[in-house]
Amino acid sequence: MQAHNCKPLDDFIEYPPEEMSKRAQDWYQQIKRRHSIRQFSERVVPQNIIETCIKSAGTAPNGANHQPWHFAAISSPEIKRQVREQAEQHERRFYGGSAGDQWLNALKPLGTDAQKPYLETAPWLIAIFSQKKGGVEATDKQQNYYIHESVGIATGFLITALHNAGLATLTHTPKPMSFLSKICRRPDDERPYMLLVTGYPASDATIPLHALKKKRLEEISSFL
Ligand code: IYR
Repeated sequence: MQAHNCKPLDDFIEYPPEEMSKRAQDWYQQIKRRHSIRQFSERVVPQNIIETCIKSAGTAPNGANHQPWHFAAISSPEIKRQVREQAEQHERRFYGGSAGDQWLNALKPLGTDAQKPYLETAPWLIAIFSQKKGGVEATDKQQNYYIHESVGIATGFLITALHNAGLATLTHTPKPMSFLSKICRRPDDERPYMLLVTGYPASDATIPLHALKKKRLEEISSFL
């Protein structure tokens, strides 16, 4: 590693092993309370909370530090209505057969269907876009690298930041999603990656039991 153009790492915090172990446990207890929900309250969430969570997402590791993402945060009732209308149109085709039996059968235990009222009920929809071209400056138009990995990690950071702030989320991926580019007025070299719904859960919000079946540590890991 070349030493030029670097500064000392001065914000790393080392914890004693016992504290590290406790922090790891505490974090697991926090994050295991994150659930995708589909019933949102209309309660308003201030924009500054969403802004700070997007700033957290923007710290994600990514290819060549080009930060190949854009977050379009929608609270306008009219734009949310348009998103719902278009998403439901695509979902009706999806559930009407275009998904294929295998996919539809895999979704049965979740109980989802083409109706997406939460796209209007929730106070915020965050449309996440990936950028094919960019650079470390927002105006750059160089090639971007590891775009999906980068935007995927940033989306994970965003979900985690929102959960930590005390908000519920739903990752929504209508198929196809290209209508989001138009609604959000995004340029041609960006692709919609995911729609994140966020806000307070409705008082009667539920979690599908299917979603609670988490694989055990031994099933998801190996130690060599
Ligand atoms: N986009 C559809 C279908 C859907 C697909 C998967 I994979 C899910 O985990 C959940 C839903 C919908 O939102 O209903």
